[in-house]
Amino acid sequence: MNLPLRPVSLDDRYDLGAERVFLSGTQALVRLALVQRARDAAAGLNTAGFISGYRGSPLGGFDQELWRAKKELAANHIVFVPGINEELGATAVWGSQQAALNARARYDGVFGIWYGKGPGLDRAMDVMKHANAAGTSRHGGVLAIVGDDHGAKSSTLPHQSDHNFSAAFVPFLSPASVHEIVEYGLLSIAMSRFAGTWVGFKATADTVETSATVETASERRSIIIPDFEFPEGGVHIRPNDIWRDEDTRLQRFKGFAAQAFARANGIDRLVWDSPRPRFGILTTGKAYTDTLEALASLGIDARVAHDIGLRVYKVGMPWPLEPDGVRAFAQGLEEILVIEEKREFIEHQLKWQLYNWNPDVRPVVVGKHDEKGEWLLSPDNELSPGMIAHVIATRISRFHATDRIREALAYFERREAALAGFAAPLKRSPWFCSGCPHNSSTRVPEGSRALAGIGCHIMALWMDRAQTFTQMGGEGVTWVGEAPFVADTHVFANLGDGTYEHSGLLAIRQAIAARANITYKILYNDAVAMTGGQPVEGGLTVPMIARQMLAEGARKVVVLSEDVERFPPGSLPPFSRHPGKQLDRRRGPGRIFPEKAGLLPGIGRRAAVDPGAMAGRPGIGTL
Ligand SMILES: Cc1ncc(C[n+]2csc(CCOP(=O)(O)OP(=O)(O)O)c2C)c(N)n1
Ligand code: SF4
Repeated sequence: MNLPLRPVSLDDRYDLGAERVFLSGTQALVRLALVQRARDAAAGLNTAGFISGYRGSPLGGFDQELWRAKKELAANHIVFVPGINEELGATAVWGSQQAALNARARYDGVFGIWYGKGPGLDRAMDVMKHANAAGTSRHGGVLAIVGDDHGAKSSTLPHQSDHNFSAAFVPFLSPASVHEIVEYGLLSIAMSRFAGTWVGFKATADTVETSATVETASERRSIIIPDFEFPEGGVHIRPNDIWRDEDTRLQRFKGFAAQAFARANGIDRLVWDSPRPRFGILTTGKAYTDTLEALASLGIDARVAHDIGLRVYKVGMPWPLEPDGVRAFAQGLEEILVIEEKREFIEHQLKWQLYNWNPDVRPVVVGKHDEKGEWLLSPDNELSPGMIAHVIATRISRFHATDRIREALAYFERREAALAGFAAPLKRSPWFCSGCPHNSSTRVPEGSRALAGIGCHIMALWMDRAQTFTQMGGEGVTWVGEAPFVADTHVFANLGDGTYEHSGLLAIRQAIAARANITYKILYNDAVAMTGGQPVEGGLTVPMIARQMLAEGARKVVVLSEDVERFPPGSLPPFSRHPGKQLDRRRGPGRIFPEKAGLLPGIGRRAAVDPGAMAGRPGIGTL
C-alpha cells in the first residue's frame, strides 16, 4: 500500500499553522515566544516580547537559535538582547514589565523571557528576588528558563535550581520532554500574568537538547483563569511600591494564586489510577519519562497498574506543590514513592502537605530514603530507568512479583555488575584543538603557577598547567585570600575574553583593589568558545581591553601576538608590544617585565595584565 507522504520541511518548526513539527527543545523555546504573541493577538491583545539572559549548557545554543529566527521574531514584535551576564539580563527583563507603567507604552504588555544556566541563576538571585517581589504586568508576564545539569555533564558542579526558585518565591514548572515545552511555557506566562510572579521553567539536557516530532494541538488548548481573591490593588507591578507590601503580596497571595492556577489548569495530574489503590508513585520532569520507561521494563502498563493498585501522579509544578491534587492522590494509598532527581524537594513538600491534614490518610512516604532511613534513590547525579525499576520492583514486591520483574531485575543487576567491573582500556584526556590559541597561551614559565577559570581553557587543569579554578567572574581572586599566608609571591590567572566581558573585569578590579600581585592572562580568542563560539557581547577588541586595563590601574599591560602588526599604529595605548606567542618559559616573566629579574617586580600593589598568546588564526588578536 502506498501511503502519501506528508510534505515536511525544516522551516515547519516556526509555522504556527502546522499540526505537527519536528524541532529541538531549544527551537521549541523560540516557537513558544511566537505562539504566545499569536495567542495574544487572537485574544485582541497587542503584546510584544523581550528576551534576555546568558548562555550556558543546556541552554548554550538558545541565543544562536534566536539569532537564526531573527526575521520571525521581528515580525512578531519580539526583541532579543543578549545580556552580558545572567544578572544584568534578568534586570533588563525586569524592565520589560516596567514598560507597562510608562504612560507612553506602545503595547498592552510585554512578555519577558529570561534564560541562564543553573550557576547563572545563582548569580542572578538578587535581581530575581527583587524583580519577582516587584511583580509582573497584567498583560506581560515573565518566564525564567533555567538550564539544569543534574549530572554535571557540561558543568563544573551538578546543579538543580529548584531550591533557588523557591528561595526567590518564584513558582516553577518542569516539562518532562520536548513535547511539553510550548504548552508549559504558555501556561507559565499565563500563570505569571495571573499571579503577578515570575514563573520559572526547568530545562535539562533531556528536555531541551533533544529533538522530537511534536503535535501542536496543545498550543491551542484553553487556559482557565480561576476565581481568586486578590488583595485590594491586585498583585501586579506598580510605581513607587512599598517594599514590605511587596513581600506581603508574595507571601500571602501570589504563591496561593499560582497554586489556584495550577489546580484549575490540571498542571499536576493523575496519569494512572486504580479502583483499589495501595501504592502511589509521584514524579516530575525528566524523572517522569524515566519512570514510565522503568515501569514498562517491569511489564507494568496502565492496565496492570489498574489491577495491582498502582497510581502514578505527574507533578508539572514542583513548587509550590498544589495541595488538593496531592491529597486526592494520597487517599487510600499505603505508600508513596517520590521519584525526583537530586536532592529531595517535592518529597519534603508532600510530607508537609500530608502531616497536619488528616490522620486517617498517612501513607508511608519514601524517596531518597526508605522508612528506616536507608538510601533508596540516589541524591547525586541523574537517575536512570534501571535504578528506578530496581526501587519500584523492591517496593511493590510485597504485593506484585512476576517472572517479568525478576528477569528485568536480573538484567539490570548483570548490567550494573558489568559496568562496575569495566575499566576503559585507554583513557584519553581532553586537549585543546590543534591550532587553538590556548595551546600556547595557557603555558606558564617554569616555577610559576596559574589559576584556571571557566572556558575551554579550563582544560589547563588536566595538563599540569593549573590546579585550581573559580566560578565565572572570580578569576584570580582566590589569590587575594591565599597570598598573605604562603611564601609564594605571585600567580598567573587565566581569563577568557568572554568571561572578561561577563564578569571577569570585576575580578581584576578586586585584585587591583586588594593590591594582589597577579599577572592576568586575558586569553583573547574572539569567541565565547565553550558554549558554541558566540561573539563576545559588545564587540570587545584587544585595544579596548588594553586601554580598559590601564584605566583600571594595571601597572603594566603587554600584548603578546605572533603578529603585532595586526594592530595598527595608534590603536594600542603606549606600552610594549611583544612580538612572541608566549611568555618565555625558561626565563620567566622577567623577560617581558625586564625592570628586574624575578617575579613581576614593580607590580607589587597592582595587578598587571599579561596577555596570553595565540596561534596564527586570521583575524584573532591576542591580549
Ligand atoms: C555563571 C555562568 N554562566 C555561564 C556559564 C557557561 N559557560 C561555561 S564556559 C563559558 C564561556 C567562556 O568563554 P571564554 O571566557 O571566552 O572562554 P573560552 O571558552 O573562549 O576559552 C560559559 C558561558 C558558566 N559556567 N557560568
Ligand atoms: S577555544 Fe576553540 S579551538 Fe580552542 S579548544 Fe576550545 S573549541 Fe577548540
